[in-house]
Amino acid sequence: MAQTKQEAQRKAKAGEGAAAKAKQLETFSQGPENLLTTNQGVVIPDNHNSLKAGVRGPTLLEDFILREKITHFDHERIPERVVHARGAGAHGYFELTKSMVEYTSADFLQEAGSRTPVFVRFSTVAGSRGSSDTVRDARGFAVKFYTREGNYDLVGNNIPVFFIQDAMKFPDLVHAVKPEPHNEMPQAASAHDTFWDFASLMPETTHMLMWVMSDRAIPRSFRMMEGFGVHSFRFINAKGVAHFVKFHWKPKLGKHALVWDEAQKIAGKDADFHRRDLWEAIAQGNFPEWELGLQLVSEQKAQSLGFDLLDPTKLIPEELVPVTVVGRLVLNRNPDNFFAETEQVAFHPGHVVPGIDFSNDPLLQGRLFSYTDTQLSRLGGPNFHELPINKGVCPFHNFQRDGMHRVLVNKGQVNYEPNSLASGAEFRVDGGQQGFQSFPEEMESPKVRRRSPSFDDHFSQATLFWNSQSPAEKEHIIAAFQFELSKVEVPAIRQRVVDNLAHVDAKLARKVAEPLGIALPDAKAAAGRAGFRDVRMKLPLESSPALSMESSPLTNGIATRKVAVLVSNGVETGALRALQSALADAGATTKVVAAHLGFVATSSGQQLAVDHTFTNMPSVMFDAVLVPGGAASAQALVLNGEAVHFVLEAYKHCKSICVIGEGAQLLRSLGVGAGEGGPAVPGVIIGKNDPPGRPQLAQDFMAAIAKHRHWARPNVDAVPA
Ligand code: HDE
Repeated sequence: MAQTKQEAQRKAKAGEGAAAKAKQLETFSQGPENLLTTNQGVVIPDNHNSLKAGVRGPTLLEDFILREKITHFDHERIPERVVHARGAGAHGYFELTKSMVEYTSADFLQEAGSRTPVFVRFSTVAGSRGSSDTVRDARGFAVKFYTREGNYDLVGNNIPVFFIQDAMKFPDLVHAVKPEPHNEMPQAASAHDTFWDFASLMPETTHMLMWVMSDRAIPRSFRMMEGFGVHSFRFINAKGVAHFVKFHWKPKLGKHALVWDEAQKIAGKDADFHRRDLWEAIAQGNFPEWELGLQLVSEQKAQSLGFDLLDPTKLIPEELVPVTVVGRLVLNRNPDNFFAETEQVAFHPGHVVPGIDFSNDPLLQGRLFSYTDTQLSRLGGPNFHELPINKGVCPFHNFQRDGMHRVLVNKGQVNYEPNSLASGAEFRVDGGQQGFQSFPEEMESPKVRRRSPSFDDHFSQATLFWNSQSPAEKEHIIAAFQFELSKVEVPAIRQRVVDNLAHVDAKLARKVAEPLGIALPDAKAAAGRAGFRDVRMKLPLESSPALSMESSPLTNGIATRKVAVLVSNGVETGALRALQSALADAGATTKVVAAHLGFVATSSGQQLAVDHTFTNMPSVMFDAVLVPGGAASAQALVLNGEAVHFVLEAYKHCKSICVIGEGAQLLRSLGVGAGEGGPAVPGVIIGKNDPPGRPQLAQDFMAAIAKHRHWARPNVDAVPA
């Protein structure tokens, strides 16, 4: 039969189509990952244009490719965490260095040398996901150990105590510190009326207030802060003997902080400062490391500490119960995908393994149901344990079934226990003798809705903390209280805070009150307020050096510290090269900063590559500043306001500054009295270009950087930067 012209055309087109399809499938089989498809696997022919009725016509509802793409996008956000919304995560491992077999039967704590994979998430507490890293706040330090006996989560903070004693007050605390409900301000800050109103009416917050007003709340890096489990937990050994245990993470790089002015500026210059720091360190192979330390306390010893270790507003001074180092945590891999891992990771203090159990700390007890509950709304259902980041490395099997986003395909007829229809021996429940055993604590008490009187002392440990700080750290605490309270609009709230502080230390309270336009602190007024308990336990020590960041030993020199090298045309690079290589050998990095990108000409006619400009990488991004010699370079820097500001700001933030040869001109131009011929200024190193002096110069500069900051520096307050 003769075919019509139309039919011929259709067939030809179909043939073309078939050929095109065959080619497509061929490509697909060669590498399907190269082809863009829908979620159903249908290859997308054009990812730029939606399906329309004519090129200028309306979009067609039938365009399932467009609809699927937009619908998925519309649902990309999940509820952010109600607290700890902003964070950064990393993979790594925990290595046991000392067997804990004597104290716990936990498998991952038995054999020295054994390694357990971990995922760690650091976070701020109050801010939203899009807030800044360097705000004044506690930091979360949550570790998921993927052990062979199940996942163990140690969900702690960088501060060893908490604001409140009972979970009942947590929603109030969080409401008070979060942005105020009527106008959603301020973001990621405790410096506002509702927080201090609540805090001033809750004297149990006093100890933690001291910590969050200290430099602990503005860490230099996640890598340079301690972590704490906060609550007392229990270790139980194979014989069923229990000890209380407190967990400590001790950073190998030492404990270091920012300056408050610096922290505020960084929040604007680089909101991702801490996240970037962690990411870059791992990417560069400078794997962050902490020691795991434990304080182990027998039931008998717990009675004689002088305070109640079930009270989460108390710590156990390291001088009373030493911290035994039992392992190390190393973070060596950045996540592949922020959302899939850092956002979807679900921690829970109730994820414990055999050999680790809870204490009756009423704050911990309240946390135990909260974390599953929050994941249900955050991650959308009860199967969040199946997400790759949350999945254990050991098998799990039970008869929990179905629910939103179920991934596992359970097989067979039987979904109940006991049963006689399945042969699955792995579903046995073995008379309760195996697996997780709770500590069989005796309990026979009336039901009460009350606090233990042993929780009544709200000030002794706040005073201990205060007494343990160095003079500079005390100054910082006073300034932090002053700043926060100066943002509080209601004078009566400011007054209540300083009245409470008078119970910590009279001088501290007086100093804080000075610039706040309120009356002198009145300890009696505080003591007369409803709910106030004027109780002090006898602590067996006056101060605890371990509570001070400055008094704790400095470790690891200057590894990963960042040094800015300020240059202009005519820079003399002889001494610079020598210092750069000494710094690099010690693990620090140097970056050349100038008025423009590209190159500057050196005094010997070479070209020196510029890494950053004064404005795109200001002084707050660095730990130290180096100004090399060269008359023309020094002269140009003196005339450049941004360069002068750079060094002034570093001076104000007490950072180490090294000037070489003519570079000293820049120092003199600051007007702070630092320079050649004048009195020595802490952390300001003045050197010459001459080759014989270079090794000593490098040593002096590196020793200064290792001190982190030079708080005793004069004229810091006079710097307008
Ligand atoms: Fe949390 N806390 N918390 N918390 N917490 C959450 O769980 C809660 C407390 C801590 O990186 C939430 O998954 C209650 C103390 C960290 O994902 C939520 C109480 C300590 C993280 C929750 C506390 C912490 C959280 C929000 C008082 C230090 C971030 C999202 C009874 C020991 C973990 C989530 C991560 C997160 C509740 C007190 C540490 C809502 C009810 C004390 C590090 O479940």
